[in-house]
Amino acid sequence: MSATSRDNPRSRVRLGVSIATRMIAYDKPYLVLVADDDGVTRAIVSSWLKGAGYAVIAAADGDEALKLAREQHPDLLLVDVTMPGRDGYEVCRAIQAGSATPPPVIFLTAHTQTDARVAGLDAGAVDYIVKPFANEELVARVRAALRTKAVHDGLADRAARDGLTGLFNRRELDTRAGQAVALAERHERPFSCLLLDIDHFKQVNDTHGHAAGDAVLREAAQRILDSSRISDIVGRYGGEEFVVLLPETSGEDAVLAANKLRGTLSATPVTAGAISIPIRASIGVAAWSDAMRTAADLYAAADEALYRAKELGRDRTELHDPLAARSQL
Ligand code: GH3
Ligand code: MG
Ligand code: MG
Repeated sequence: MSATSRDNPRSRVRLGVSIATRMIAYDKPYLVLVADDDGVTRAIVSSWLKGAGYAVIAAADGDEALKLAREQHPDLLLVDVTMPGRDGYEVCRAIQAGSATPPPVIFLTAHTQTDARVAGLDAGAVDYIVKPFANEELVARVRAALRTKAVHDGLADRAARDGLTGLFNRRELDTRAGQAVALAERHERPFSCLLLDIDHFKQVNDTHGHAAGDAVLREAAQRILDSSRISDIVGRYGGEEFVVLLPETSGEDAVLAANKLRGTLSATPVTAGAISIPIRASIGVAAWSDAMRTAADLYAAADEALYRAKELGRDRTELHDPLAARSQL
């Protein structure tokens, strides 16, 4: 079996295309970072891991390990405790502090005393391996740590998604909107938001039942995803309302995107069993402006525009006008 085959436990496999991941299926080996100031240990551990099918990068001290970790995002780190400059404990703490979902760290240590091992685990390591160690044990511990990481990543992904549609849920949207706003502000780049609400959706439930309504929501979510760019952030805002966040996009361009999206959404009716259900949507568009302070301000502006789209007869897109809003104050 090749090291990159689909069911190889040494590979991270993300299946996908689907709404849930929005990734093209790929399958590549886990990347392990080995940090040890001893060149012989580094070379041996690296060659064992490569022999077991992992991709490996190596660092000769703590600073280099942190630099490589930041640049290449390894899935796991094997770190020597005693190194010149930053030691293994410091590397481990910096890795934990650097991300909400840090990769697991396993210590390589010559220390056999309990307090040294306790200090390692307290620094955030998931395991330690006492030198000298055997090939099989090292690889087995790496495998075990990556198994746990895969479960953890899967749980984190599920927590970020809406159960019905697989799109990002409200909480994840808020997190990502905050990050996108900060980026747009820092680099003075345009940033826009679409708030989409399906028209007369209650009638779908009333006429065809809740299960058909659910099918419409799932299909609408897929169509919204199909119509948006890979860099856009798509989520379910709640009920039959969806949000698309568009980095690097002005309000005017977001209106074009919104109209294209409405076209995709309504092009063909949704089929649920034998029933055929046409769908239409109204969209409020707002662009980030200096007057706004948080992502909530952007949502509020898009919501105002959406309200106007509904008032003006639905099945249309409205752009929030910051000047009109200010003149009403
Ligand atoms: P408008 O054109 O003004 O948006 O009218 P509407 O009927 O779409 O809006 P309204 O807010 O009155 O109704 C939204 C409906 O969406 C009511 C609610 O029962 C339904 N809904 C919310 N979440 C779900 C869901 O997860 N599944 C189903 N089937 N229906 C849902
Ligand atoms: Mg609604
Ligand atoms: Mg609606």
